[in-house]
Amino acid sequence: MPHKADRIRNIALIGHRGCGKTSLHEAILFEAGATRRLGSVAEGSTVSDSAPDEQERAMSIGASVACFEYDGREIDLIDTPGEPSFVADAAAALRVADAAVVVVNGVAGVEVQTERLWRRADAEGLARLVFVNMLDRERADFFAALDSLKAAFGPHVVATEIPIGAEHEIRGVVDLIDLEAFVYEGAGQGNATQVEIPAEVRSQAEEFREKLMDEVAENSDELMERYLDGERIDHAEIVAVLKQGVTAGRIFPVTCGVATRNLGTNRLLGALVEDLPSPAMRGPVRALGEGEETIEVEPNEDDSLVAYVFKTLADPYAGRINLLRVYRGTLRSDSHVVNATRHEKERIGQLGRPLGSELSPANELGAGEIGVVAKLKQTQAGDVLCERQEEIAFAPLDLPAPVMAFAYEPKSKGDEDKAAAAVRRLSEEDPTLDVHRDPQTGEQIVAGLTQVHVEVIVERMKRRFGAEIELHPPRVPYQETIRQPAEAHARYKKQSGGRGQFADCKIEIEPAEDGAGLEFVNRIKGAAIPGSFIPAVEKGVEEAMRHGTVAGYPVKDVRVRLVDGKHHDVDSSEMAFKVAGSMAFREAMEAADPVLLEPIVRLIVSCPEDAVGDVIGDLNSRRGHPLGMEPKGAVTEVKAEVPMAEVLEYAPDLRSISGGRAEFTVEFERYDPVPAHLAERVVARSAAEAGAAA
Ligand SMILES: Nc1nc2c(ncn2[C@@H]2O[C@H](COP(=O)(O)OP(=O)(O)OP(=O)(O)O)[C@@H](O)[C@H]2O)c(=O)[nH]1
Ligand SMILES: [Mg+2]
Repeated sequence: MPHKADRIRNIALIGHRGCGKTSLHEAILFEAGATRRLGSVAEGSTVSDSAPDEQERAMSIGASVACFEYDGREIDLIDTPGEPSFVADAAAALRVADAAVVVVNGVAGVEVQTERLWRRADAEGLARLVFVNMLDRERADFFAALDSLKAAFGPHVVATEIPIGAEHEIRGVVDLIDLEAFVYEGAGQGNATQVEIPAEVRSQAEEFREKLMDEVAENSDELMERYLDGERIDHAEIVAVLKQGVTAGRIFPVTCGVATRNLGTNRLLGALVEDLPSPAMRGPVRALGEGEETIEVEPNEDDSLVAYVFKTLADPYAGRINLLRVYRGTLRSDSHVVNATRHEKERIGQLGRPLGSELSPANELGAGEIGVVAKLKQTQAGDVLCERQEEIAFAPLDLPAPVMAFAYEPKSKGDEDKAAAAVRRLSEEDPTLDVHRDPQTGEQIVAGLTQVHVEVIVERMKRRFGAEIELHPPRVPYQETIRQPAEAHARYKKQSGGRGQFADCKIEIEPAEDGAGLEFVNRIKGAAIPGSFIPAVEKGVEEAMRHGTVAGYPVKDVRVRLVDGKHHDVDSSEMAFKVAGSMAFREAMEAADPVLLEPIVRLIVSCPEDAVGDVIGDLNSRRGHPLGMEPKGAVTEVKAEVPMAEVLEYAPDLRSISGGRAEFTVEFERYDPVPAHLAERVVARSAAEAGAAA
């Protein structure tokens, strides 16, 4: 009996929205005998898309794990959303998987999100296998898709299968490793029959077999020699070398089929086991130890426990549910562990292994395994569980910032607490959801990655927690900064009966690097201001920076030097120095060439070529700055930098410009000064609002 970590395959299905990941997930579960009926996305009956909103929208919103046995192996197959709004779950899945199956739409080839997710898989060091799907569709072309893969990901993308027939006449696949052909009749287990390689694909099969063998041989000198000598190399040898190349990220095999017809999926299942690495074969993963030092975590189930929580679900009835992967040691039901991230003890109750939303109980989870634990008190996604307190962490996921912000209000007055609780619970599930109260306006803000993201959150608040809210048009999070050095001297003095107030400070300010926020430097020599009052001055500056002098927006990236001051033995207080600090900052800022800043986003629009002109024309009228365009398979990708203020409601506009054939992603890029004539309008508007609020 091999070690457990040799038998496991942790695999994430990734790819652009709608390429067929969920359908493929469903087909694989059915092929493996893990389910009895083959569900469909159209009917909302898949294991993976089990949430009601996933079924209504016919798209995946959260990652879904299915753990099942196949061929003596234990496969943990994670379906992930392709929609960029839900990239957090795809990123988390790639973190805990050892390999990815990259699903590609056979009509469109490589798409925007395919490339982004591929790069994430690169960063996680994952083995990859490609499945070109939807080959039954009109205009599907396996070889064009293969070319787009090579163009995007380099020459080591190599076909291990080619299709027999095309579009609605696709019948089967040729396996290039063994040069065997299989045709499929109807959906269902065991629907493949081996046949002679049909004459129509014979020469193509030989051509691509040679390309495959060249690629494989490059990974083994010994095999290369024998191959060049014309020696026959058997299946096991080819697969062994292929698997090593795949594991090391040097080869990316490409398979193909039709998920919704179960064509090629049984072969893919075989390839998952044969070509992709187990946790043991992948070897140690990197984590951060004491002082951020890199440590290697070996997948050894007899060693002490290291488990990483990658997803948290906030269920209104069952409470908090955590999905985790054990990297080292063994996690047991009914045991005690320590949340090493939060320094908290946790009691583990019953462990489970998921199949979509169903759970089967598990007594333990060994190194390499994925499972579920309910009802932990403090633990959330990103945390590490250990037996005893240990300094260990995994690098945080690199996720886009939530730039699509809305102010919200409960539909009925008095529901404020209910709404706040619901949105807080949902933000536990979603690291790309930002929920806060805006200190500037006092508004409750919910911010996500996109319009769709926030819509889904609003629906979930209602459906799961009965909290109905209304969104206001998003406000642009303007900021302010300074462009010149300046200085100011402020004195706060009050003499009203009894004890007075006295504080005096002199500051110099200058622009600091992007991202610096406030850099406060104390240059007081002697006892002009006693040390105990210095933090109060800093506090005063900080408070003044929350509302800049241009239009009341937060101020960023300023270095403030406190250079001199005076105090009074009786009348000076922290409060007085705070006021003086605020006064000094405001005065200095006015003299420091202050400027209003607006967020600039990077927009990537993918649209058919004939819409490119209209898309670019529209972006120009939005003060956009084009960064270039690139053909990507069937579409063209247009990149531009645009002020966020101009694309707050871009989605419906793009829909009408492109006749619904375009999509876009938006990411925060940086803050830039607002052009003077527009800044005037923003200033006037916020002055009017401040007037109305007063
Ligand atoms: N003709 C055809 N349709 C397919 C195939 N695979 C999936 N579809 C259909 O394409 C649509 C999208 O499929 P999904 O499986 O939901 O795609 P997905 O990649 O999970 O999509 P997201 O979760 O939104 O990223 C559904 O209507 C499927 O029925 C295929 O191989 N052939
Ligand atoms: Mg899906």
